[in-house]
Amino acid sequence: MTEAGDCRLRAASARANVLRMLRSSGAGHLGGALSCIDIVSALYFHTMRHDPADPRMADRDRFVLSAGHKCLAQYAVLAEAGYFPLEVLDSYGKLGTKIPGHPDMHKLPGIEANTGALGHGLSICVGIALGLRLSGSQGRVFTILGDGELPEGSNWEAFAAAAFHQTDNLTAFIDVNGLQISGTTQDVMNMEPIAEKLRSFGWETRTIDGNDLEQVLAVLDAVPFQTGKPSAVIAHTVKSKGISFAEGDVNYHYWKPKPDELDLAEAEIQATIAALSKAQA
Ligand SMILES: Cc1ncc(C[n+]2csc(CCOP(=O)(O)OP(=O)(O)O)c2C)c(N)n1
Ligand SMILES: [Mg+2]
Repeated sequence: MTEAGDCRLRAASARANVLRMLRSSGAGHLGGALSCIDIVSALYFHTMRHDPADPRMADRDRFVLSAGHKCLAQYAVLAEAGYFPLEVLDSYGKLGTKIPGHPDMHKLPGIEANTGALGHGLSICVGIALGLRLSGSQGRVFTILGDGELPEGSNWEAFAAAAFHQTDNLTAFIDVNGLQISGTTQDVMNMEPIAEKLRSFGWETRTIDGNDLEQVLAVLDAVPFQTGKPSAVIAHTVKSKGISFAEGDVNYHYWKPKPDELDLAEAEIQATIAALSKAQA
């Protein structure tokens, strides 16, 4: 189990992997990947039972990235965890790649479900959670939804079904970065109060800073929050977290960087890695 300091360093390396994919492809969904990458790192390096050498290991914990456009975060962490060689990152955006613009379980071992059309991941997770319970598995299911994904009505059928079936082996993070594709979630389609809605649907909720690894690890250590109930974590985050000139700016939802901008972003992440490594030594 990796503790907060190590997770922070892993997340910084994963951020460098995200930039490596952007350098290869010339464009990608930066903002949402970087808001959730600390959570994805905590899941893979601290919490989940999984084996990069055996991605289909029986009784593994499952992770489904419901907001599939944030997949740069998952690819970056899978590479960091050893699911595939780092060189594969350089195929992002190229024909025949194993790491396409949205995750594909038929292309990349370690991906549990195809996502990208928003609003489907949670339903898939409820099915997996029920299947695991039926088969007597101790496996748990984790997912991340975007705050701009919540208006998809299918989510609410899944929230209701998960609670009705008492899937306490299911944990959903809502990555509340306050932005979606074209503006603030408040302006485009306000779903607040999210925690109250989820509680009224029968979920047990916690609210954290989703870019603070101490808080992310602590909340993950506490699931299920209540026996017989699914767990939801309202994770307040910053879109494009870690690249100061892009933080909280909707223009970096999908980023087509100019070479000098990418140089600047890489320099900042490398400086973060150096500072964290020094602090760990
Ligand atoms: C069904 C569906 N409708 C529209 C889109 C286009 N789309 C891609 S990302 C996005 C915004 C999602 O916002 P959010 O979930 O908050 O993601 P984040 O802020 O983390 O990038 C939209 C509307 C989609 N992928 N699927
Ligand atoms: Mg968002």
